[in-house]
Amino acid sequence: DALVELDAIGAADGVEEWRVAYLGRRGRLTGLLRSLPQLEPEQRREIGSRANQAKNALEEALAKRTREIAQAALASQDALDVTLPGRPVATGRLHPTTQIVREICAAFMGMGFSVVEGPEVELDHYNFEMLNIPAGHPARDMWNSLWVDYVNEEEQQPMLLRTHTSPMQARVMEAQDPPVRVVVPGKCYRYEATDATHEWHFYQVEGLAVAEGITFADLKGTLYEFARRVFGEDRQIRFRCDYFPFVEPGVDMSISNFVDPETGRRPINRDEDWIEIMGAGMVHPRVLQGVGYDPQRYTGFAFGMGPERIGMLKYGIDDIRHFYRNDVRFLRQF
Ligand code: FA5
Repeated sequence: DALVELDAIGAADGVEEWRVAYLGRRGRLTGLLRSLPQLEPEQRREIGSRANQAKNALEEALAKRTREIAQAALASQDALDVTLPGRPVATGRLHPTTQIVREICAAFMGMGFSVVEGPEVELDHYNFEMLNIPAGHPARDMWNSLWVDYVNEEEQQPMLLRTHTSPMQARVMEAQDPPVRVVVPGKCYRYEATDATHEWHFYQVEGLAVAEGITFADLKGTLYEFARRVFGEDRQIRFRCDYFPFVEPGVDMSISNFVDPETGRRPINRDEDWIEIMGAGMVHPRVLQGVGYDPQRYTGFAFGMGPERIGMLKYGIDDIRHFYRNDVRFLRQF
């Protein structure tokens, strides 16, 4: 009976029920084996040996049926169809700002600059004073600052979210002797109303080169070469005089946004021929003096550029606010 029953079972849990019914602690065959001591010695030997044979036969049959069922289950699973198209895997990617910042840094590394980073929460001392902008100086209005509710205890100094990467100029020069050739990428913050070209949080890449005999021609040559590397040969560049207390003379640099005669479109859809991407100039002698460099002996240039604006010009992005809205439809395009 047991063997006939077992053959008819099609699933693993059915097999387990069968095992309990015959071979379990209260199973039928187990019961038979348990009752052996109550039999007459003659009968006991005879029946005992047959019961043991039956037990071996059932155990063997059980092992065989278990194997068969497992194999059948495996065989009935869907086979792998290698001709089906794969499921696309959603991969992350670098944020467009990260890509542009890396591209800018790579352009300058190719010209012998090294890359350093600095603090985002900065002392008034570095953000302003070492840059020739003492307290009460009207030029402080150029940077609408976000002050933090904290005074650095050691220095007894107010602190703020840095409004530009320029504080790193003094930090780098204090830490080393000339010659200096660095770029400093990083986040900046300003308390300002946002529009298509202004965010309250954005990036800058600062540049600083100080050594004997550096002239304004080096500044122009370096920035022309930078623009050629990032924008290619065709885009035009404009320098204009500009004022920053920590440079003399000071300039700003813009990139052309002319209408393309073939497409009738501008790189950025704004009614402007030029888009400003950076401020720059020759490091002011007082900044050099402040860090203990001899301004009679050393000269240098510095610049601070906005990578988002550069990305806008390069990729035709009309509004800077797209960068930090976290809309994947935008981010996915880079
Ligand atoms: C400065 O911040 C100076 N520290 C630059 C500098 C460095 C001058 C070294 C001389 C020597 P400015 O505020 O113009 O300057 O900002 C420089 C660039 O940062 C701008 O050209 C622009 O590309 C970017 N930028 C400034 N404000 C914003 C903003 N709110 N949103 C996005 N980009 C900005």
